[in-house]
Amino acid sequence: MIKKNEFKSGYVALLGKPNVGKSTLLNYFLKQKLSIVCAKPQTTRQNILGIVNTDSCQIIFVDTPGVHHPKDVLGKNMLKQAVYAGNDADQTLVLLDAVSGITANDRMIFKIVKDRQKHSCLSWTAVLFNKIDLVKKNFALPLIDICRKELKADAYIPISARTGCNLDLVLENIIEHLPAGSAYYPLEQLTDKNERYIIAELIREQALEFCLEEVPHCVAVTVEAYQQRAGRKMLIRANIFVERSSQKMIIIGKNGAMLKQIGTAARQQIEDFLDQKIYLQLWVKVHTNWRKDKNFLEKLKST
Ligand SMILES: Nc1nc2c(ncn2[C@@H]2O[C@H](COP(=O)(O)OP(=O)(O)OP(=O)(O)O)[C@@H](O)[C@H]2O)c(=O)[nH]1
Ligand SMILES: [Mg+2]
Repeated sequence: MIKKNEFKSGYVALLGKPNVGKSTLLNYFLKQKLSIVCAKPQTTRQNILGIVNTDSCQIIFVDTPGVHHPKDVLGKNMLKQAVYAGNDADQTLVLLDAVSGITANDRMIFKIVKDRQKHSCLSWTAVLFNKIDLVKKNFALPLIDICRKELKADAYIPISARTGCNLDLVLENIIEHLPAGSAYYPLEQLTDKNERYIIAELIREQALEFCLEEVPHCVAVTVEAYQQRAGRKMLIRANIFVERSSQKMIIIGKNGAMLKQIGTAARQQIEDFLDQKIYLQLWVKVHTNWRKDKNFLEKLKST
């Protein structure tokens, strides 16, 4: 029993298929861009924490990679992380796409949640039907009925992570069901990732944004230099890795035009994030089959 005025804290995992809007939702709750967002699927590759503090609670949202059948080591790592987040959380938000309805990838998530419900202590679970701004009013209602039969949850709420529709209600529910406990993180901490990681992600986001369909999954970014310089702009030097030289040519573009566009957009994003002017140098490199290279994947985690 939680006493009145007792502080609450807990982990809330965001689970959903690729592209359903998990990172958009995280950014909405944080009131700032932390996790990268893209219209192309499989954008998020590692779990990332977003920490929200109020006078009475600390909510630690865990944004996870989209759940899908993995094709390589990278994909397997992504799936493991989503399962791990789901197993460890105090609460689970399962995101479904109100436009596409329930798909095979969604059923993989239902299985993760049901396994947890079978094997361990109860965690509060809500199913959120996202992107309702794209469907007619009440369109989500039949979907909710179908979903109820497939996954037992404590709440079923239609939302829009883009417009904020019903997100106050979601937050109220989360806070109501958080366990009692002191804060896990200092109040000024926003995330578990360091600035280098976020900067690499912001560069990757722009590479995904500007490149054609086949390139995004082959892009990885590492920050090699990150240096404050007296009297000059901060220097950031990063490598953009691709798997083949044909992809390198796409990223660089004719006379370097594509790389310039990526660099300009990424610089603006990084300057907003760091709140200071920077000098950004980007290099494009080929690392054949990096998605199968365990050592390289480890390096990406700690970039
Ligand atoms: N119209 C609409 N678009 C949305 C909404 N939420 C997210 N999107 C868009 O959906 C796309 C995917 O959003 P993300 O937040 O990157 O999705 P994700 O679930 O994190 O995707 P992965 O990281 O690939 O698993 C982006 O283009 C978002 O702008 C929404 O409520 N309405
Ligand atoms: Mg994401």
